[in-house]
Amino acid sequence: MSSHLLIRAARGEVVERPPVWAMRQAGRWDPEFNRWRQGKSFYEFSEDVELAARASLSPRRFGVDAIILFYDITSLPVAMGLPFTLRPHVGPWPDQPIRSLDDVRRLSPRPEPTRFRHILDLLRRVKDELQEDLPVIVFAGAPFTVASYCLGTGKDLEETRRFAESQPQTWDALLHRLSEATVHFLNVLIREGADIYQLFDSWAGALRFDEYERWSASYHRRIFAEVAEVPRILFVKECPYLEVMCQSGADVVSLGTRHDLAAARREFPHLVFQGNVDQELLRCGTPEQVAEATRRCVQAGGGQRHIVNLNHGCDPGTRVENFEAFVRAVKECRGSGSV
Ligand code: 1CP
Repeated sequence: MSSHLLIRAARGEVVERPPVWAMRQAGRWDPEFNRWRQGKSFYEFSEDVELAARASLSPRRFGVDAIILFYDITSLPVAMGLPFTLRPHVGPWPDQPIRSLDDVRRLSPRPEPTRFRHILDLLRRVKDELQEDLPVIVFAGAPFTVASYCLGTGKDLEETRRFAESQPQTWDALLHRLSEATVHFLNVLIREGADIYQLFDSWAGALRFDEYERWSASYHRRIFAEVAEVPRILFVKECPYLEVMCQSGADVVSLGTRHDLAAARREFPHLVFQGNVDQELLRCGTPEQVAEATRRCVQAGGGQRHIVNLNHGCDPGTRVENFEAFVRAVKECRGSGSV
């Protein structure tokens, strides 16, 4: 059994202080990352094991309690046979967007591990470097969010909905296939030593309740039931359906700024919560404001069954001194938690 602080907290064990990490802790906001990132396309960069390992490990210098591997939620559909290109200021874009049932059937539902060899090599490389000092987080996008990238609709929910309504069979087949591949992908990574995983359904929080149940929550439940060997984290950006998230089978539920962390801890005492410092503050605030907000967050979490994080990922405007203040504030709360 792992003895890492973050893993113990995720299992609901008593900890000396809450652990801290951030979504997109490795990325465009970090000048060091930007220096290495130059001159290669996104997928070339993330498929270069040496560079991806350097990017994954770079937030270690800030004192975070976990390392998330550097790849993307679209890396899985790439392995399934759908190449992507990162369009500047747009995001990942499929070279040939899914349009028909035949397009879905061409995607491999259980891609051979050789198709995502670079991620397995990255995991090995990062684990060797860490020597068990920190746990490794792996992740996948949930079927709804990844499907919207496979269609080329991304965050544009109206467009995604139009496709789902005009081609329900293709849409369902795509969600099913992505879910099967996700279960396979995560189980391979866990077999190879990943310590914990997070399922990102970033854009599902904008769905109506009935859509959320059909397109999102039903797949969360299936994936969490079938990938259960390590702690499971669910992230949906600012999700209005907290109760449904709490019944997904996740061990850890990520909260947004719309949620009240202390109230969630009282209402769902068997769960662990992650979050929920406002990432906007890391972009626009001062280090003092960030430290103050982080201390309030630690207090609301009560020191136990809490992983300190942001409401969403660090965005490219995040200031380095604010990220440092965020991590430092958690570590200075050491010993102040109540059981
Ligand atoms: O050129 C670059 O470096 C572009 C930025 C970038 C980065 C840093 C992309 C393209 N992907 C990544 C890596 C990445 N993506 C990680 C590992 C790094 C870490 O967390 O420290 C992770 C966990 C992701 C996950 C991811 N990709 C999500 C879910 C998290 C979230 O932010 O909600 C999503 C939605 C994506 C899609 C994506 N990939 C890249 C971009 C710019 C986007 C967003 C596009 C959009 O806004 O629609």
